[in-house]
Amino acid sequence: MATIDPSRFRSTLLSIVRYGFGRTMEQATKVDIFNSVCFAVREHIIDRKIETEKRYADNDVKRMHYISMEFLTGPLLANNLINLGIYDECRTIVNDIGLDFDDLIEFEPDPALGNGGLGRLAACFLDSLASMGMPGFGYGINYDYGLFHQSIIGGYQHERPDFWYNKSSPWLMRMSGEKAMVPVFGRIEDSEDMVGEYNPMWVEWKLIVGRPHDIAVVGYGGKTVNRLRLFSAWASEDFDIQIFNEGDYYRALEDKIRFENISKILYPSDSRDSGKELRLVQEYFLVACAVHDIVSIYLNQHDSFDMFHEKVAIQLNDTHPALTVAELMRVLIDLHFVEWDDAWQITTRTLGYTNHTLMPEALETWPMHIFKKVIPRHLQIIQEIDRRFMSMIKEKYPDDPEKPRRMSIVIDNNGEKNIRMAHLAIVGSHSVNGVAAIHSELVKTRLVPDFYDLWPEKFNNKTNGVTPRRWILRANPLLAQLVCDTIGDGWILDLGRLRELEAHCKETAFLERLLMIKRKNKVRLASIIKETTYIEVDPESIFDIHAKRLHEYKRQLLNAMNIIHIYFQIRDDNIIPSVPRTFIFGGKAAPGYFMAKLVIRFIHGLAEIINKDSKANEWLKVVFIPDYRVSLAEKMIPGADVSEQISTAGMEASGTGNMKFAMNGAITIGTLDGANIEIAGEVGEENIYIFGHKVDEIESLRREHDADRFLNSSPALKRVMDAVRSDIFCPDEPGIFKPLYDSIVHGGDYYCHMADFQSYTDAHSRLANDYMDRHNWAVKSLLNIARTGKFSSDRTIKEYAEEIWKIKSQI
Ligand code: 26W
Repeated sequence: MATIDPSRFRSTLLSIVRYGFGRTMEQATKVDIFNSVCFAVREHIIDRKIETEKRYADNDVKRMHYISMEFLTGPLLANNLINLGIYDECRTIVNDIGLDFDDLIEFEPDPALGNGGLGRLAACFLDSLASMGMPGFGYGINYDYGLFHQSIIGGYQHERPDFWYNKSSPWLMRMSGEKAMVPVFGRIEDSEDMVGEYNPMWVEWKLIVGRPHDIAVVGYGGKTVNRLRLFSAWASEDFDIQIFNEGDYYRALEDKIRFENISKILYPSDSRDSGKELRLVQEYFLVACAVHDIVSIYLNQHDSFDMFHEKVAIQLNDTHPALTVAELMRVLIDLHFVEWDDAWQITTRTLGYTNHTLMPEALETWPMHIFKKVIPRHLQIIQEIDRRFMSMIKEKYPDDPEKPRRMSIVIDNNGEKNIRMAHLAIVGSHSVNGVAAIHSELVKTRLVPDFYDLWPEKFNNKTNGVTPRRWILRANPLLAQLVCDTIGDGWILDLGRLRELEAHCKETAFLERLLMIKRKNKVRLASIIKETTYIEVDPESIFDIHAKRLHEYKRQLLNAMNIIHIYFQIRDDNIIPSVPRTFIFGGKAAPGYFMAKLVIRFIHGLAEIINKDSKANEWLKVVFIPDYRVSLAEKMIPGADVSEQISTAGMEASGTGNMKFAMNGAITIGTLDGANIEIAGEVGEENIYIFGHKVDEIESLRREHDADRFLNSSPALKRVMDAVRSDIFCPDEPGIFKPLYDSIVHGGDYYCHMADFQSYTDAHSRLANDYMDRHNWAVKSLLNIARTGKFSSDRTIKEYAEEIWKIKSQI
């Protein structure tokens, strides 16, 4: 581990404040100070970055490139210091100068370049790659505006822009001189020949410039520093010189601005394909910049493409970068004159594709006319890939005339042709994986069974994981200290070793310490709740947390239904609960997702009534903490007693929040869905509350759905649903919650709120009873911590590295 020379660090810091920002220490603003501290830390990082790069180049190592439209890194200062091993030293030095280190750490804004699970997974993967010394790099977009900030006004979500770029992140290094030139638009000149001189048939394209910005990714121990490269879009310098020359200055500038919009904003939906042209241009822009960079790095050390797949692996984070298939083909064929068959071999051997969702509305398809307008040459290549693929399918399955229609990349939907990105990704990759065991099975059996039948060997599972550096060391220093005191620090890079904690599950003193830590984390969370919502909550109550994007399938509404049930038991049935409970929510709704936004309003409706009801409020509180984001998750998760993971079975691909909560000692209440199943398998059924219908029961449930049967057979459910429909929770806005009632009672209850209600409320009462036995609860909590080592992203990355990427640790 590194150390820092205090006097050198101090003088570097002072001189950055003075010569970098033009201020004395007394004049410097908080932003100046924060940036200066980061710049001083950067010195330590850059030396190692250069050293790492040299090591990779000297050994001509195989590299893996992770292409993703989202990287949700969260604040970086604390994690970089922890991974460099200089957190405490730096804290002392900064405090000695008279600054407040903890305050500076809290001051850092979240780079919110992602929506949720998919982007956060990418960030955990980069941490694991660097921590294990593997040559793995991220490619993404440097959005000017990240995911919106959420504020709550009158119970409704409001979105505010996140202009994070304005704060000019000290972690972002503009790499001048390494730009990528990206052709776009134009048309295809008729040509028989697929191969030829430089772009002979793609003509009249315009050029976008991709400017790279690097964020250093510091591995734990500080030996390896990889990079995340984010591209900003610029119009090329001689942009439309002709139009300028023609004197139409205004139109030329307008076009320039239009191009520079490409990297302006992150699309804020994590569940619905927008189908917007700008989104396609973004996806293409990312892919073209990344491929350009990857090929240049390779050609620096090689003069033919013979070794390409032995030196380069590319992983596609969902279908968003699936155009890589066509772009790599184009670069090989049009720019480097590789023959089609060779180019195809290289492409498929290089690419791997990860699927993150089964939801039909999230699967990307693009109308062909948009492709034709934006990337006509890629359309031509995709059509040729499809033509060859279809002739293979027809030959292989002569007796199944439906196969081609089911499997083609281009599909004719009543006259409109569409490109199915998942099919493009599968055909163009040698590996297709899901993100949890059940999900990978569903990919094979339900999503694309024809492809599984054709290429069973391509399909595999890589259960997600999360980095213990951020999610334990950084987020829960008290727990980290207890673990280190007990079993040493080997667990940080080998999370399976947490099992050694099991030996202490009978020691009262140890369990007391564990409970004390949980209590402190709850007190910290309670004060955040007070600051952000003005609601006072009792750290003695059960902190039951449901934190994730708002979505009908994630069933925040089911949670709300149970809260109403408990409320009525107290208010109307005079049933005193065994223990007070605080139900805490966090999460953003996509701005255009009406139902999700209504659920936020509904939760606030419950909070408004319940928290003020003196008969109930000493037993029950409801809180919605606004603006859920990585830095907030770091404080919420360690303060949880109970983790809500209650998606409709078969709909949550994996979940990663579920893992973070469990390894911080929260007990899961959850369905047999995604990685919950594997969590249950690890922690044991006495240490998790599983409820609800299983995936193979859901289909028949939906078919046989009969709302009246549910309502008539359960007075408790009927009472809750009547309340949803009534205006009890919205006295000032009558009728607003009717759509929630209708979707469940009249809309077929696609997400099975009614069908799972009874077993959910039952699980909650078991849990509340169990919580009273503090000793036993502490054992459960400890066993969750001790047995969730499997869910380190280090394990996940090792599996990808060995089975798909064939890359090796270089330390
Ligand atoms: C095109 C619109 C769009 C954007 C993003 C559709 C779908 C997405 C993502 C695939 C949604 C996502 O974040 N999926 C989540 O991925 C996590 C990491 O694998 C899983 O843990 C979550 O279960 C899954 O919902």
